[in-house]
Amino acid sequence: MWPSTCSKKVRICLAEKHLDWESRAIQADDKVEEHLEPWFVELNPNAVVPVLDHNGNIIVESCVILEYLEDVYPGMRLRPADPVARSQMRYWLDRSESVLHKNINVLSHNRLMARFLGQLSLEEKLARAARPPRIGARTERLRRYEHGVSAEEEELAEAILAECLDDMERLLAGQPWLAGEEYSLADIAMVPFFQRFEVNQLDGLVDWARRPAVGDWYARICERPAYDEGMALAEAQ
Ligand SMILES: N[C@@H](CCC(=O)N[C@@H](CS)C(=O)NCC(=O)O)C(=O)O
Repeated sequence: MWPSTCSKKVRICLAEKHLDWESRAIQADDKVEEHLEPWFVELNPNAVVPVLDHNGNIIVESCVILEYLEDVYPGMRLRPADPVARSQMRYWLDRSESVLHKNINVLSHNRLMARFLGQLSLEEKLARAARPPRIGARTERLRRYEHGVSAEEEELAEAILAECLDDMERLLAGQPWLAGEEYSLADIAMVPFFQRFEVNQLDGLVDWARRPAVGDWYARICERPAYDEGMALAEAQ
């Protein structure tokens, strides 16, 4: 799952902190779903990537991993000292998960998954839907495999994302980074989703004439060497 957006957050952070790390790529395609294998579920009962193994300590959830890395390797500071800025950082960490990830997931289904699911028989689809260990993931798979994602659901997801980007625009018109004056984990957690907007051709979300401050913020992050390294653009495409 090299192109996984949640893993990109973690890789950008590792690159910013110049940490050495070893990649363990998880295979996920139409035949194999290695993240659903018992050995992986043992590591992460949610059966999703990324997972960090640090000296045998297993850390899951991308935003939790970001804060863990900051706790253990505070050298290149990515969490503001000021409590107000820090609370702002955590607000955007939450947005990255509860708004960006949640809704890009809805919008990716028809664009990425539906084509490949169309090649499976009903039996194969039902078997695939029953695989995840969590009931929520099984139910969601089944619902999507049976009914797909409707145009209304897509419209709502895009509108929710646009609303969140409007909030970013207002904020970034008055400060350089999401948590204030310092580049932080908040920027790292949000930025990989913008590549997903581009890849999914969600033009309204990457129209910088409409949101110039967000466009400027995105360009400033793209210029950082850690962005290219973390996104691993060549490998992901
Ligand atoms: N909240 C989790 C979400 C992780 C997640 O959904 N990862 C995706 C890739 S970005 C995944 O493993 N998907 C596999 C699946 O849902 O079966 C995090 O931020 O770590």
